Amino acid sequence: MNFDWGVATSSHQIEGYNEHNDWWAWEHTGACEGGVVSGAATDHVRLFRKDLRLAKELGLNSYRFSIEWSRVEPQPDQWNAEGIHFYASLLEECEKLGLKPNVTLHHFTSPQWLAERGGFANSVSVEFYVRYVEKMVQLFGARIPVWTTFNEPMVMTLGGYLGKFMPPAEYAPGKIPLVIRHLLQAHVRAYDLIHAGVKQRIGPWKDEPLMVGLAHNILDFKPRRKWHPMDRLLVWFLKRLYNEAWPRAVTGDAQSFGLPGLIPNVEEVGEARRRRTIDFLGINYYTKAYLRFGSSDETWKQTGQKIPVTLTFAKPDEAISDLGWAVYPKGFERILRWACGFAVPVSVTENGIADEADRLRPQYLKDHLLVVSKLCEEGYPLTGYYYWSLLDNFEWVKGFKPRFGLYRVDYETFAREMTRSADLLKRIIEAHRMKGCAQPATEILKDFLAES
Ligand code: PNW
Repeated sequence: MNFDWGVATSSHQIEGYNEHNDWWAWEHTGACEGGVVSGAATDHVRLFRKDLRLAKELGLNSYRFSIEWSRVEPQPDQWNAEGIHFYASLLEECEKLGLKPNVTLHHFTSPQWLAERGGFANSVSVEFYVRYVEKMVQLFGARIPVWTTFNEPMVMTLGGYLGKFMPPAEYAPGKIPLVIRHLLQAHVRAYDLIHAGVKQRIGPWKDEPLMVGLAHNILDFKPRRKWHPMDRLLVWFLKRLYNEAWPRAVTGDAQSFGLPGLIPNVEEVGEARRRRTIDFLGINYYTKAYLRFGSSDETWKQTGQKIPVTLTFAKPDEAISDLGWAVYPKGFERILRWACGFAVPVSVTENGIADEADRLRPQYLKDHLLVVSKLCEEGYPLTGYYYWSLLDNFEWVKGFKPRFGLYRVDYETFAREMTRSADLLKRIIEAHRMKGCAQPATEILKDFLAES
């Protein structure tokens, strides 16, 4: 079996000058930390050939990126030739280098013209999204073997309408069911459209089965006070909503997106009823999350509301990333075992750490790959591992400070510099190739662990 060794990126975080999307507009209200804006980002639109070569140099065989909807459709029904040409070139470059593309159609950003119409809170969003997907299928369908309809719909919804760390940054829990409903409708229609619309396949991956999935963020929830009944109850509800609701909905189980006292349930989407609408489940895993019953200054600052829930990403004694997220490979193992229970192949579509000094990253990489290798050896259907991210990039509301990249970016000159972690990943992949091993193998990784 083939295994996808890859890195992941997203359009708005690396390309630069995505002037026609909702994030661009929101950044310019001073919403991000320090008032920063994405601007030129990593100048990837100009440097993409070089960047793909950097990915190839690590020995990777796959690359996950996103198409920027607002770049190909800056105004409703106006298709931009330059934008389209850019993605055609990107795909061509992937083919030349043997990097199998996993193309995300929506990674947090929507065209500003859609945002002005209410974004995914408005039912017209479904029609607009479907039209956009139709166009992409028509243009690129023959050449794309793996599609991701949406990146982290749950993060986008909660970030936009509860936590206010994404546009439209409104506290409006009442709108959440509507947004989820439209995202689910859009997802299902895209799933069907891609399968029906792609008739002929060309290029290096033409014989591989067409895969359409979703990338879903998972947090390993814990009660902040181990035996506190209310903390434990919160964990139970948040697991259900944040972790389980989307995978259940797209595998034909119940559509259950409510949160008692806060988020009303969603009116059922008929098209998604009792059928599977993913070919793979993409898991984005970074860290754990502690829940404490009771309001706090942080909750107030985030939402402007007295919601009796406090979320933190680590206890004081834990190893943390530059974002304060606990390093927790044990949670990764638990989550992957659980994710494989949905009876569809699972791909780790993101896993990574913000670590400017590149001090924790080598160990992070080894420990998380070790989890993947162990489960592969136990026969779990894991099909890939994508490190987030190839490059340092625009980390949304946090700006450019958090550095997730295997290559460090100098934001003055846009020079890229290889980190120790990149070199480590390269040697790990190389060792697998030498032994003719497609998937991550415990034995090989253990040798690398012994070295440090
Ligand atoms: C993911 N949280 O987002 C995204 O897919 C990436 O674009 C992003 O750069 C990466 O993770 C690192 O943050 C998340 O608050 C944003 O739990 C926020 C959260 C999780 C994931």
